Order: sequence, then C-alpha cells, then structure tokens
Amino acid sequence: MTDLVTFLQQTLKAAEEASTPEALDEIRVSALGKKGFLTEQMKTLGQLDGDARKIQGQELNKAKGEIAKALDVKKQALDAAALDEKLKSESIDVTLQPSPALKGSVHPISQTIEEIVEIFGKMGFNVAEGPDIEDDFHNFEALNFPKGHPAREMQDTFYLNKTHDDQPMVLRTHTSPVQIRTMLTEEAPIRIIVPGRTYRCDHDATHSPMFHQVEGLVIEKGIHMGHLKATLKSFCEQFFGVTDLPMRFRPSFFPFTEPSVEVDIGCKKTDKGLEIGAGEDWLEILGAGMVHPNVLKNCGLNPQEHQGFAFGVGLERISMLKYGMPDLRPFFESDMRWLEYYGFSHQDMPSKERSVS
Ligand code: 2U9
Repeated sequence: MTDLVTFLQQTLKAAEEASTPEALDEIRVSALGKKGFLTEQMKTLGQLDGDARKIQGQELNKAKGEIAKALDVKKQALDAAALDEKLKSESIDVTLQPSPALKGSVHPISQTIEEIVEIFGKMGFNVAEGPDIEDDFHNFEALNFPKGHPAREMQDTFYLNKTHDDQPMVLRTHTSPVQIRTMLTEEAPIRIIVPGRTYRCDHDATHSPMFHQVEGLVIEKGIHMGHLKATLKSFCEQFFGVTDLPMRFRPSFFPFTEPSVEVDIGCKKTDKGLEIGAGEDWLEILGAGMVHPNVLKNCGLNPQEHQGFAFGVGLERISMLKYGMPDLRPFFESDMRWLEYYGFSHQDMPSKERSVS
C-alpha cells in the first residue's frame, strides 16, 4: 500500500513537471503500459484473498484514474502552450506580393472549334448539337447504312447494353446523326455545322477512341458540287491563312454521299516541318460529297426538289497540321506542360459576336 501511495505521488509530480509530450508518454508507459507498475500490481491481486483483494483492487483503479487524468490535463496544457508559441512566432508579412493567380489556357480543340465556327458563321451557317449516345436509326439507318451492310464495319462502333424501341444504342461514330435530327425537324434551307465528340473502337498512335469532328450540311434547292467546292476552298484558305491554296478533290466512297470526294490541300514537307500552300505534296484534310438521295428520302425530303452537300473533318488532325503538333495522344492526357505550350490565351479566341446561334 505504501508503495502505491509513493508511486502515485511521484507519478503525479512527474506528470506535473513534464515539459514535453514525449516525457508524458514515457510516464504513461511506465505507469499504465503493459509492463507498467500498476498493470504489474493488478496481476498480483490474485494472490490476495477476500476483502484485501477488493480494497487493493479499488486503490489500484483509483490510482490508475488519477494518473490518466493528470496526464490528459498536462497534455492539453502542453498542446495549448505549443500553439501559443507557434502563433507568436508566425507573423504575416502584409507587404509580400500575392502569389500569381493560376491562369488556365484554351485547349487547342476548343480553339479550333471556335475558329471553324467563326469562319462558317460568316458564310451563314448555324451551329447544331446533339447527344453523344445515339440510336441505330440516327447513327446508321437514316444515313444509308442498311443493317448487315459492310459499310457499318468501316466505323468500329461502341455498342451499349441499352436499347431504345428495340434499337441498339451506340456512342455516335460521327456527328452526322445531328444533321439527320435537324433535317427531320427543320425546314430547308438548312446551313449547319456540327462540332462535337465522336467515338470509334480504335486506339493507336494516330487514333483515339474518342475524337472530335466538325461536320457541315447545306440543304437548299439547286445546290451542287460547285457550291461544295467553293465553300470548302473558302474555309481552307481562311483556316490555314493561305490565299490561292492549291486543292484537289479525289473521288471516294461514303454511304451517305454520292458522289463522294476526299479533299487534299497542297503543301511541302521539309526537314523543318510542313509548309501549307506551297510545293508539290498533297495532304488529305477532309471528306465531302452530295447528300445521297436515300438520306434525303429518309428525312422526308424529295431528292428531285432538294439537294444538299455535306462534309466532315477530323479536328485533332487539322489542329495538328495547323499548329505543328507531332502527336495525337497528348490531346487527352491533361498534361499541364502540354497545355501551357500548345494552349491559347482567351484573347486569341475569335470574337464571340458572330452570326451563329
Ligand atoms: C448527312 C449527310 C452526309 C458527312 C461527311 C465525310 C464525308 C468524311 C471524315 C472526315 C475525317 C470523318 O473524322 S473523319 O474520319 N468524314 O469524310 N463526312 S461526308 O456527310 C454527311 C453527314 C450527314 C445527313
């Protein structure tokens, strides 16, 4: 008993005098730890009998409680003193320059979309948008891709589990379903461009499973290939900033246009890079054609009465050509260093005051 009283007094005194949290921990371990004094005392209770065991047990528990409380009180006092000290030593220098605000930049894809919207806006085109998840009718059927037609395989498709009206749902493989929706709901004349995300099951150094397109559609009475060529020439000259840009229209095939063309611009490939508008080389930049009569019929138009042209361009590809970007992959990696290097400031964005809605 005397041992316990002495131990308790000494421990409470040590706790009171402790000057660091580490010192308090040491006291806690030597008194209350697994091999601490009080724990060892508890183990000897079994050797006592009856009342003696009961009294000694109560004394030990009381001592434990007092020590634990003293340690907690001291811990709080030490913590408060440490905080006081820290606050006193830390002063704020109000004369320091504020750290510069983080400035974002415009992603090259957004910049390119804005530039294209600006150019076509001046030619009287409106911007149309639609859903990324489409049904089979709008993505394929209406665009003259009949079921089981091998042309569907030209566009490796992401199919979703969901169906709508028993039709498979897909991630749109092109922005063309938006043109179908527009033709089904709006009267001719129609002049739209459709920028947006598109998806194909394809992933390598030059293909990303998600990429961007801008497609265009004009539906008007008497529209012909001459209008298509003039529109695309004007677009390419403005976009690449080259007058009298050499252009080549090569016959091609798409299910939704007839005749169809692939369009090249003249360029020169040098050690230093690509010079657009000069030289003997050709670079493919877009596809186009006259809207197929079946597509017009699928949208309730009479091909004898209405004609139209359409075109499609891959945004990553023409951004890379225009801004000399060597690799497709960083477009979607969100690496801030790439964005700082290739991104645009908001001042570079074309005017927001334009004729498109
Ligand atoms: C409707 C009718 C016709 C859109 C067209 C292309 C040709 C074309 C490619 C360019 C690069 C896709 O991203 S890419 O791989 N596109 O070559 N697109 S004609 O024709 C349409 C669209 C909608 C109703």
